[in-house]
Amino acid sequence: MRAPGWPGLIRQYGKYLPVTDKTPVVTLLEGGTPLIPAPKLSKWAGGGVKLYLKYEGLNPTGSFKDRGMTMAISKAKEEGAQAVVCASTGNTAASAAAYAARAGIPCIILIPKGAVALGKLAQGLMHGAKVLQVLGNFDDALTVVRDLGRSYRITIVNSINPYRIEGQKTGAFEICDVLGKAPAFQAMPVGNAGNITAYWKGYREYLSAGKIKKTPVMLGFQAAGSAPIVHGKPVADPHTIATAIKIGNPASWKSAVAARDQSGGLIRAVTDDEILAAYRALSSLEGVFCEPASAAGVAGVRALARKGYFRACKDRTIACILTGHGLKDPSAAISQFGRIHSVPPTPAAVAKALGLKGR
Ligand code: AN7
Repeated sequence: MRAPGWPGLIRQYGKYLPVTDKTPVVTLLEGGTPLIPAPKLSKWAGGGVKLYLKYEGLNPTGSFKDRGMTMAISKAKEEGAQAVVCASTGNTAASAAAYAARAGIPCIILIPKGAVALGKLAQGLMHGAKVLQVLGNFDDALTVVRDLGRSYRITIVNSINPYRIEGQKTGAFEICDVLGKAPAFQAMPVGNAGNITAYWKGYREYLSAGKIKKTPVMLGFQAAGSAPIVHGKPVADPHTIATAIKIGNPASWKSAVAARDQSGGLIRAVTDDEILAAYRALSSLEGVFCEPASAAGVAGVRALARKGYFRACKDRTIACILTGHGLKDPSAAISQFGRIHSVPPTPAAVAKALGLKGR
């Protein structure tokens, strides 16, 4: 879908966004990511589903955060911000650092120590942000950031910044533009819950604009060790291999519940084993490499299909939002699936190790 000459999402969807001619557009030409049909993965998931993969890992910094960040940083620049700050499980930090660099605005990043994937950490550092590791989890870091935003002249670019949600809603527009209608269902991971809020806003706005006749049923998935919305109470010490969504007290909790209820959807938990199985299936069946958190949506669809959730549905088209690229977290891939044999450098040894038969 990223056509030659794609102008970035602010210029593409400007009439749906709070920008004016005076807004200095800070863009890396984000958005316009492909919606990839996934027939083999659909069979793997079962239940007669027809899956499409919205490959958000193809955004400039490798995650959907770029959609929100082009808006948040453009508006920060318009308002003359002195510096921007965020707490992050990694992707927000990487994106904020890149867009702030492009805008020439200093960027401060607070990450939970030891819980951020390697690629994301490298990005924040390379783009020249001031990176601090907090001796606590993401929720602790976000609490500090909220306080800093009140006491100092710095602009928060977490998704509590409404411009982030505005930018991210364009993902919904793109899916509808490609399909010519909304999918019957949308499946996605839920962490701080900004993205489910944003997509639901996007679908509702496209409905009001007459672009679609129906909105999708929203299916959100949290990791089982980090599922506050599912359990209806904050999780003090969340844990999961999907570090991007290791969040115990989501900022956009209420609007995520509203998206769930207004769309007739659900927010459920998936185990780390289910996430890893989907992560592997995406890569090995479809050639689409996403990070573990991103696979939670596909894992959730499969779990629902096994319970017969889609049985009564005529239209089983599901858009799965693959929020981040697999290369963000090489350690997850290698530690889970990376058994490699060593061989001497001879054809005989290689043939033997591979079990090749002679001609
Ligand atoms: C790959 O970067 O919260 O529910 O600080 O990186 O909108 O929070 C990342 C979240 C899903 C969850 N998939 O989205 C951060 C951060 C990936 C992510 C989510 C995140 P939200």
